[in-house]
Amino acid sequence: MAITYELIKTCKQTGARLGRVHTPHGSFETPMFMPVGTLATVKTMSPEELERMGAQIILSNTYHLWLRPGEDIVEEAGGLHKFMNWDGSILTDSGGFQVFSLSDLRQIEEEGVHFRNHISGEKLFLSPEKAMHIQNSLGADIMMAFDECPPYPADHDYMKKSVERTSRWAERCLEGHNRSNEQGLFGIVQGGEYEDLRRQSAQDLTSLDFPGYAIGGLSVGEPKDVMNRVLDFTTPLLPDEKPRYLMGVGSPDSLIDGSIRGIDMFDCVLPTRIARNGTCMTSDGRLVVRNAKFARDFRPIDENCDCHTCRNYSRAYIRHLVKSSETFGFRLTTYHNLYFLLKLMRQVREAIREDRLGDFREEFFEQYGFNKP
Ligand code: PRF
Ligand code: ZN
Repeated sequence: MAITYELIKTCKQTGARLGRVHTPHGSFETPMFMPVGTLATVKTMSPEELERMGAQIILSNTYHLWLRPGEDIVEEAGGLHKFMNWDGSILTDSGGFQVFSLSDLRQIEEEGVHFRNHISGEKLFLSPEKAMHIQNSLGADIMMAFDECPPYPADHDYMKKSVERTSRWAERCLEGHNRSNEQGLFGIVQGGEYEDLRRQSAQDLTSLDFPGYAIGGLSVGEPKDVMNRVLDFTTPLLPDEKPRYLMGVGSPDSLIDGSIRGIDMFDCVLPTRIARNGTCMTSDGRLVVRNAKFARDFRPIDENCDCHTCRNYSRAYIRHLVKSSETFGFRLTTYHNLYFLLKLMRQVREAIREDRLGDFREEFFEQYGFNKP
C-alpha cells in the first residue's frame, strides 16, 4: 500500500490525533498543513525554502497542470517531484473542485463535467477516469477522487443526487487508478450541512476501502459553527486507522478546531494569497503591512516569530517593497505566513503529545484576538 497511517496518541483533553502518514517520499507528521503549489510551484517559494521552513508535504492541482503545461510533459520529466525538484510528499487535488470554482458554463452529467477552460475559453471535459489518468501521469504520492463540491447553500434534494453521483464517481476512480502501489487514492466525503447525507456519503466511501478520506464541501461560505458541527458528526464516521483530510481550510482558528475534531491534514491558499497583498498572520492577529502606520516601524512582522523574514527584515522595509510591488516583498511575506502556520501545527502536535490542546486553544485564541467581541 502506498499510504499508511500511524496513530501515535490522542489528546486526553480534546481527542485530537497525533500521528504520521507514510508515503513513497517519506513520512509527514500530523496534524499537518500543506502549502498549495497549484502550478507545480508554491508561489514565490523555492523547494529549498519550503524545506527550510519545515514543509513536509505540498499540494498541487490536476486541473491547472492538465491545462498547462499538460500532464504528458510532467510525465516525460519523470513526474511532478522531478519536474519541480521537490523530494518531499505531494498530494494532487482531482480537478473536481477547480472545475466548479473556476470555470463557467459547466454542465454536470453522469459521465463527467463539460466546461470551458478559464484561460482560453476552449471546451473541455473532465471525468473520473480522466482525472485518474492525469493524476497517474503527474505521479503524486496522494491523489484525490473526482467529486462534486456543490455551492453553499444547496437544498437537500440536490445534495442527495450529488452525493450519490460522487459515490458512483468514486467507484470509477478506483477502477481507473492504475498505480495503487506507488500512489494512494483518497475518497472525498460530501453532503454539505446534512447529517444524513454525510452519513450516506461516508458509508458509501468507507465501503470502497480507500487508504485515506477527505471531507470536502466545507469552507464554501458557511458560518464557522456550521463547519464545526459538520465535523462533529462526520469525523466519527471515518476509520481510525486512516488519515483524514479537511479540504481547503487554513485559517489558524480552523486548523486548531479541525485538529480538535480529529482532522490530520489541511490545505489552503489563504497564507500564500494574503501574503501577496501584504497581509501577514501573527500571534496577535492579522497585520496589514501596507498600512501607513508601519512606514517607520522597524520591528519585525511578528515579534514572537523566529522565521528568516522576522529575524532579518522590518515592517517598514517589507511595507516599502510590497507597496512597490517588488517580488522580494511578496517572498518575505509568503515565507513568514507559511512558517507561521507550519509552526502553529508543530505547537498543536506538541500540545496533543502533552494532553493540553484545549488549553493551547484558549491561549492562542486569546492572543490572536478571536475571543474579543
Ligand atoms: N473537493 C475537492 N477539492 C476541494 C474541495 C472539495 O470539496 C474543497 C472544499 N472547500 C476544497 N478543495 N476535490
Ligand atoms: Zn516570521
